[in-house]
Amino acid sequence: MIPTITAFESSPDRGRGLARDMAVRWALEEVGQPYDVRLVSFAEMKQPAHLALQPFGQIPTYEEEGLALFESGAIVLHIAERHPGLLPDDADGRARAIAWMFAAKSTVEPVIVENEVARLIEGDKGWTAERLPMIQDRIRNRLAALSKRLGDAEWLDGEFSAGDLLMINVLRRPSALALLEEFPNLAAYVARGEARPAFKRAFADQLAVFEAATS
Ligand code: GTB
Repeated sequence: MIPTITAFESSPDRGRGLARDMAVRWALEEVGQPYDVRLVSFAEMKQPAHLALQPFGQIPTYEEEGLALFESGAIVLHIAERHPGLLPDDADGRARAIAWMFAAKSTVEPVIVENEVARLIEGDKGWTAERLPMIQDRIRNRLAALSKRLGDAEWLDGEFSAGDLLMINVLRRPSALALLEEFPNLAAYVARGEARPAFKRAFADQLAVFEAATS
């Protein structure tokens, strides 16, 4: 059975591949697994049928025979565990790649999201202007540490893995991207990820959804 994922019917990112279905699409493309996409509106995401799949009323979700999953990181891990190509064969290498997946989602992404929340949702609050430089510094600190660890390597730990996939996905968010000129090795790392044929297919597919919705 071909898995089905959910994505925005009309993405607020205007097809820039910033919504979290992008990581799932990219992972499926990397392992060569065909998939279907069910597009959902904001209203549908809050209805009982979708809430049964995603308790917080969000995309993406993932369904295959007998299994329904939510959380993009968990979905990518599931795909990586079920197919060769996104996790090393040796147990220690696998554990390290999974550590990088967690690093992307729980150490790097939160500071980036904090910046987006401050700008987009709290932008009209009197204290936002004072907070923003501190938030920026927290992103910069994370990027500096990541840049130091990556050094001249192509990927974070040996071959390209699900850890790189999630990390690059996080670094593509505008709040990180804006700082990448300070970290040329990270800018090149993101460019290497985006040059992968699987990334390009995933990007084109989500862009096609947005273009169809607006044509
Ligand atoms: N932790 C969950 C996961 O990783 O799966 C978070 C999922 C999530 O945040 N989903 C968002 C959502 O469904 C879409 S991706 N939001 C609707 C809601 O909460 O009601 C986040 C996102 C949205 C828009 C942009 N953008 O416009 O650039 C970027 C990212």
